[in-house]
Amino acid sequence: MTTRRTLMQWAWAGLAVSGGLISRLARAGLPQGTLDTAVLERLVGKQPLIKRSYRPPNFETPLTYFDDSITPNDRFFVRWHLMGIAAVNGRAWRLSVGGDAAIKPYELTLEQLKSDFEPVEVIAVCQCAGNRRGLSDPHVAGVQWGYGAMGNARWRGARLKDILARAGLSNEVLEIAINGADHPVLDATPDFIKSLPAWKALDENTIIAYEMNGEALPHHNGYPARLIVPGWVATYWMKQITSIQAISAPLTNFWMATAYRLPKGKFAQADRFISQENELTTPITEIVVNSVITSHADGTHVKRGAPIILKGLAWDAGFGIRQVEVSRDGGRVWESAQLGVDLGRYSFRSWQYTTIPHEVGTLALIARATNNQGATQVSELIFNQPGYHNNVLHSVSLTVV
Ligand SMILES: Nc1nc2c(c(=O)[nH]1)N[C@H]1C(S)=C(S)[C@@H](COP(=O)(O)O)O[C@H]1N2
Ligand SMILES: [Mo]
Repeated sequence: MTTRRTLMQWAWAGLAVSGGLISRLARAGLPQGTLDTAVLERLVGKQPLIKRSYRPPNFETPLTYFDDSITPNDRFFVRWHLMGIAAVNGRAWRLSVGGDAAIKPYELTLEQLKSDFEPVEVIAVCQCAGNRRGLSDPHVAGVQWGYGAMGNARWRGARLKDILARAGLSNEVLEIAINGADHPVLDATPDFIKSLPAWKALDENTIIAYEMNGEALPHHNGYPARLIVPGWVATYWMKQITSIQAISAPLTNFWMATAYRLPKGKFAQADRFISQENELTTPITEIVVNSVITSHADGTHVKRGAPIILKGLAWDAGFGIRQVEVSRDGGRVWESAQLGVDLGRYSFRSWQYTTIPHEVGTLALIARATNNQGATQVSELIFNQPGYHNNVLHSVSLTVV
């Protein structure tokens, strides 16, 4: 009998082959094993990052690099779906704005993008939907990310709604589809094009960014311009964009219709993308509330009687972090951590917690974030075949000597 689960497995195996996403399909890796095999390597313009694959380049940020709530450009993770990635020449680059629901199509140069629209800034977390997928148990196919397929930056650019307003939208507009300069190298691989529901595209926080932390975007993070969709998972954050299309019918390519979907009802979702929903699945939209411990790795030695200053980050879809708590007894008693500076509701929020170990041996510390909606993290993985939305409580096991 073909169950729904096996059907989905096939769908994802198909993704693996056609998208060239997976180099290690066959390895039934356990979480520990996945992380043990990590290799640090340097991409042009980057600090050494954890290499998950070369072709296409998929590199994640080691947790120890997150010692600030803003992630520096040279530490920011890199994720590409397609193998045809070329550096874009900013002077020759053009951004076309059109589509069947645009009244007056037009083109922009990089200079015009910067000068013709009011520049705005937003600090926002860019997190891959599949962040932590490598920790899925049972193992699932896809890039075997650990904790670092995410970063937080100050993005500067033009509002997408201002860019669309210059073209003028017809009443038929349903979605805004965005394409990038990257392309497949095999005919069988579908081009990576993503759409947003019109309402999200017109949100004043949705921008086309040409600066990241005060500099031009690094090539691997989308030079010369990328889409910033605060609160939503990074699959929508199109890099190296070349076209913006206002369309009156749902975009039906592989990346919309098959990939980046969740089984309906598995996760609470505030933001809906109704034109893309079907009976079984719904497109993934906003980020789930989450936190990590960044100051200490498993096995770190600490001294009995000396304070441990535990530090980490918390974030959510933009409701804001209400509190972070830490437990030192396996989750029975929780104590409040101190929250750091608030850089805006879409940003990483730093936190810290001080405790003194009184006995030698193993001390496990667990962190838990809660947002302003009262949503919190899970202690057991909500298993789903594509391995999305992993917000299982992060813990570290310290050795007290
Ligand atoms: N053009 C283009 N944009 C893209 C992608 C891509 O493959 N091509 N991948 C998306 C996904 S799934 C993620 S997680 C983010 C990664 O952003 P980063 O590489 O800047 O970290 O880019 C998004 N934008
Ligand atoms: Mo992603």
